[in-house]
Amino acid sequence: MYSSTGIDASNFVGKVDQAFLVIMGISIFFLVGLTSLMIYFIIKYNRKKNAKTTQIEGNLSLELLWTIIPTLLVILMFYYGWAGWKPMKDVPEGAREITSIARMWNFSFVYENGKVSQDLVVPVDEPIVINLEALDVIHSLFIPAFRVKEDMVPGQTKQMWFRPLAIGTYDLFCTEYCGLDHSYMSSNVKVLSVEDFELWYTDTTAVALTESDIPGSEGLQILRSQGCTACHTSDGSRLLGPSYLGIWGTERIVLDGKEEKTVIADEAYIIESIYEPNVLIVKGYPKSLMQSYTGVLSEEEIQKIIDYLKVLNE
Ligand code: HEC
Ligand SMILES: [Cu+2]
Repeated sequence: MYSSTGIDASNFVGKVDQAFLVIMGISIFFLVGLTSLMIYFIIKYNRKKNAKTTQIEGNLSLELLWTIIPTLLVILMFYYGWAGWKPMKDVPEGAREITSIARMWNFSFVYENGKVSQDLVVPVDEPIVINLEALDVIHSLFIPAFRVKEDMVPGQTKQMWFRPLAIGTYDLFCTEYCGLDHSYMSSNVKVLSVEDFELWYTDTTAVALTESDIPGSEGLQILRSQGCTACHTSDGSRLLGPSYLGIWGTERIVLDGKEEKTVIADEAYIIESIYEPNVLIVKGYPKSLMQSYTGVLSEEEIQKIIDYLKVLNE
């Protein structure tokens, strides 16, 4: 997806590529060198030409040579690796903070003004620091074009930073195998000009007005932006969780521990399903797959989701 324009996409590209090329160069040199030497020795010391084995007792200067040279080479590789890695850990002061929340199986990016986006939208030429949070299992955020990658570990807040240098759209994906739909856990980085970014950033209406006139559309927007649609459909088909179609107001057969119960899907049930999804488990579905959205979704937002569920059943 990212087109090579000859311009580095981020401030880290140069150093990371340099370390890569140095290590690659040394490896190719030894691959070619050792293979050629082996072939040469096979011919030169062929049994037909050397009927009697020569006994070699050892050679101090050779021993020293093949200890010192590899040591220097390894130190050289370390130096390039370190020089590329160290700046990644020094987050510049005043960098724009964005929080990335990973869950099975999507990313969302939360901005300081409360804006939430599925894509990572950033202004060009400004240092960006991303707080990495995982809600369920270990994920890893990877932006190949920027040469940045960092694990996202539940219970830890890690950071990654970069300065995007070229306007464009780049790939972003999870690079830690995190379960069934891991391969769909991807989105885009959109690097915008400062003006375009400001327009996008200050536009806090989640949905365009015309769209929010349609009942339930705000709820659908929330389901999409929170990644609920990774596990739930609206058309009656089963993904990892039950479809939203036909839930509202109907009888649900749920397991409360080992006990089977029938409950009506009313407001309280939907709210509990979202805040405490592992108390009542819909029969035939796995426990502990859906994580709580307490602190992520407000009651008001859940109300909009309920509006959407109602519309689905009309
Ligand atoms: C990782 C997959 C996954 C994600 C993401 C997920 N859910 Fe679920 N959800 C499930 C599973 C599995 C069940 C059934 C088991 C249970 O009751 O916990 C379920 C059950 C539900 C139920 C009860 C459904 C019924 O048939 O009675 C509701 C409502 C619900 N989820 C809403 C949501 C909302 C809203 C979101 C996003 C904010 C969401 N879910 C995100 C997997 C998921
Ligand atoms: Cu993942």
